[in-house]
Amino acid sequence: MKFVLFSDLHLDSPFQWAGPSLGRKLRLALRETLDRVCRLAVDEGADALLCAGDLYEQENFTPDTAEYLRSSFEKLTPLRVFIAPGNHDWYGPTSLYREVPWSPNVRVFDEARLSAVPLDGQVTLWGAAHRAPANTDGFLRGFHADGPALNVALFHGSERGFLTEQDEGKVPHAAFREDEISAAGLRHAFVGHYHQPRDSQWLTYAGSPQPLAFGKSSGNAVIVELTDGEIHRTRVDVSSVAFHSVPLDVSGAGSMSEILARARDAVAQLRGVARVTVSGRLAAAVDLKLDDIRANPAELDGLVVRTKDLIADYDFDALAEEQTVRGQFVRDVRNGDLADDETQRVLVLGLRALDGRTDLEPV
Ligand SMILES: [Mn+2]
Repeated sequence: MKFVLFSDLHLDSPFQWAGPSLGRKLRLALRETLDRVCRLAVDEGADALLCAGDLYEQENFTPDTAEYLRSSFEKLTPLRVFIAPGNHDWYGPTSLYREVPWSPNVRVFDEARLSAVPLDGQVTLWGAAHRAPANTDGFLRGFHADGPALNVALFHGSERGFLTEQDEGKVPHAAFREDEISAAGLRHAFVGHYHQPRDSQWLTYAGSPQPLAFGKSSGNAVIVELTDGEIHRTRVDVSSVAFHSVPLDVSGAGSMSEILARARDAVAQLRGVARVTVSGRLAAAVDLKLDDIRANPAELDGLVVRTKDLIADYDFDALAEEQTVRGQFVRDVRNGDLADDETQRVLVLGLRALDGRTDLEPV
């Protein structure tokens, strides 16, 4: 028995951080990733494609996505498709899953408890759905799979021991413990929700196959082979857009042209999307405009530019000697009763404002 497993694709994710144009590209890229998952299942001759939830986002999905999913899965016939809805694609009254006239090869689990699908006389697949966007109980509580078949489960939930390794703020929907899997008579659980991949003896988190933001964890599609009760997994990269985090230190640059040259070098060889983080000591004479960097995306589909730990490099002692408005400003702020870091912030903001600059929020 061979499966291809994936989860947490989040079709129609709004990508608010990316803006409308790049956001649309990234939403199309999520579909390209699903196309790759489907091709992988066909090429591998899999018996079934398993989705462990968060296939799309209930709050954001469009009729276009509904038809895209219907036709994508219909084309896989006779390959079977099993979907266990998660907290984002929860099975509710207005669910995409209810609206779509699925082809006979597709089975969407729609109950809040695990129900059985015998696959080939030897393996039974148990699946369940989130029926609400929150407060779903763990599916293994009070559950036991009986019978001689080898029992495996497909659901969306939070293994408690793994929660601490997730991105901050991850909500433990449908929580369970790993040792509940074997106690429930299951050989293995295929699980979604965590975007970071994990393979253990008892469970597999595929992870999100395409990153949803910079610095976020991502996983893969997983080819799963079940032979004589043994499980063998192969992870395959199906992402369609690479995410690059690019540091750009502006220390020592004398002009905006020099910074632009550094930025061009940093992204020249990259494909996909990049986030350039501008940091370092910015010389006082430099007229930093982040839009100038954004305007040179080279071969990238998208370029995001931000500042972090950027320090405007003023010589406050020299400025304080000046018999100018600027000098008076520096003396007044320094003689005030602000904390040191606040003094620095007010000085930099004030000096740049006096220079007529509004583009920089210094740290
Ligand atoms: Mn989830």
